[in-house]
Amino acid sequence: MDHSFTKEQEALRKLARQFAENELEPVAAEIDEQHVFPMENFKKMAALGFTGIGVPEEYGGSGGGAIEEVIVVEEFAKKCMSSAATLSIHLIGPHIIHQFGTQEQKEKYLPRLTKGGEVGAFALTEPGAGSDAGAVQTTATYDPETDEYILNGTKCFITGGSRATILVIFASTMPGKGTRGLTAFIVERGMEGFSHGKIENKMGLHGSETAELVFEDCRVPAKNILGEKNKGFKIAMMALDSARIGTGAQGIGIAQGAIDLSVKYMHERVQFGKPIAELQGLQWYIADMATKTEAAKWLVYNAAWKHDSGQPYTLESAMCKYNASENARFVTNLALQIHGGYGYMKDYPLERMYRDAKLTEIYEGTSEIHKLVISRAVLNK
Ligand code: COS
Repeated sequence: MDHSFTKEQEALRKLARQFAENELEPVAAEIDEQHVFPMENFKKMAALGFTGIGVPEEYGGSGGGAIEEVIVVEEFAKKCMSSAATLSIHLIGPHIIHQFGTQEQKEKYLPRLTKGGEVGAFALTEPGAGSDAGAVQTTATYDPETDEYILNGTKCFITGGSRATILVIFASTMPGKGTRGLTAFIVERGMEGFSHGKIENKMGLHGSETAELVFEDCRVPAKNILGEKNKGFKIAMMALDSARIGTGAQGIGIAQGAIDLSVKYMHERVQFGKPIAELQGLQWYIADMATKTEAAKWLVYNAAWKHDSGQPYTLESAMCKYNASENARFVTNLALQIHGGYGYMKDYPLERMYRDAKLTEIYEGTSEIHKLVISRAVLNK
C-alpha cells in the first residue's frame, strides 16, 4: 500500500499553494466584506489550468482526476473558502459534460468551460426540491415543430448561478414520475426566457454568489439534452457523488488553514507570562484538531483514489464529505476559541472561516442525507 503523491501531484500542490497565497489570500477578507465574486481570479485560475482539471487536454482541459481536484481545492480552501467552493462547484459542469455529453456537446462547451474561463453551474435544487431531489417541479415540454424543449420553473441556491454562462439544469420531462422523469439539459446564458433572479444574502461564503434561476418559456434545442431523456436523476446523483469529494476537500482545506493559524497564534500570544502554546488545555485542542483532520484527509484522498481508479465510490464520497464537513465546523470553532476575543473580530480570518465552514455541512447534500446514503450502503438496503 503506497500513500504517496506523484511528483506531478506534488508540483501541482506547490502551484496551487502559491496561487492561494499570492492571489486568493490577499482578497479573501475583501470579497467576504463586499460580497463580490472575484471574476479576475477565476480567469487566472483558467489560465493556470485549474478550471480544466479532470477534462482531457483535447477539450482544453488540464487532465488529472479527482486527486488533482482535491489537491487544488484543499490548498485554495486553506486561504479562501469562497474561491475553493467556486472552483469545486464550477468543475461539476465540465465533468458531467465530459462524462455524458455527445461529441458535439464536448467540442462546443468544454473548451469554453476549461481554458476559456467561462463559469459553469449545476442546477438541481428548487424551493420544493432540496434533499428530496426527485421532487423537481421545473418542466421541460417538447415542441415537435421546432425540436425544442420549453422550460418553465425556478431553481434556487445555485452556486455561481449569476455568473455562469453554461449551466446543466434538471427538469421534469415526465411530470409525476419523480426521479424517473428527470432530464438534464445544457442551458446557455442568453437563451430567451432564461434569467437569474435574486442573489442570496448568506451567512458565509460571500465571495461565491448564490442565485435563483428563472425559466419562463425558455426554449432549449433537443440536442442540448445531456445523456438520455428521463435518465437525468442518475446523472445528478453521479455528479453529486463526484462533487462531494470536492466538498470534502474544501472541508479538509479550511480545517488545516484554521489549524495553521492557531499554531502560529499559540506561539505568539502570551498570557500568564508564557505563550499559550504551553497551556495544556489548548494543547489538547490542537491534538484533537490535528488528529481528526488527518483522519478526514485520508477519507477524502481514499474516495478520490477510488474515483480515479474506476471503483465504486458512492459510499466513500458520502463518508468523506460528511466527516470532513463536520470536522471543518469542529476545527474552525476550536480555532476561533483559541483566538479568544480576537477570533471573534473581523480583523482576523477565523470568524469568516467559522461562517464559511458551516455551509459544507449543508450544500452538495446535508449531513443527514449522507448518513442516509451511508446507512443504506452499510445495511445493503
Ligand atoms: N448513482 C447512480 N444512481 C443512483 C445513485 C447514485 N449515487 N443514487 C441513487 N441512484 C438511482 C437509484 O438506483 C434509483 O434508480 P432506479 O430508478 O433505476 O431504481 C434512482 O436513482 C432513485 O434513487 P432513490 O430511490 O435512492 O431516490 P430517493 O428519492 O430515495 O433519493 C437521495 C435518494 C436522498 C440520496 C437523493 O435524493 C439525494 O442525494 N438527495 C440530496 C440532494 C442533494 O445533495 N442536493 C444538494 C445540492 S444539489 S446542487
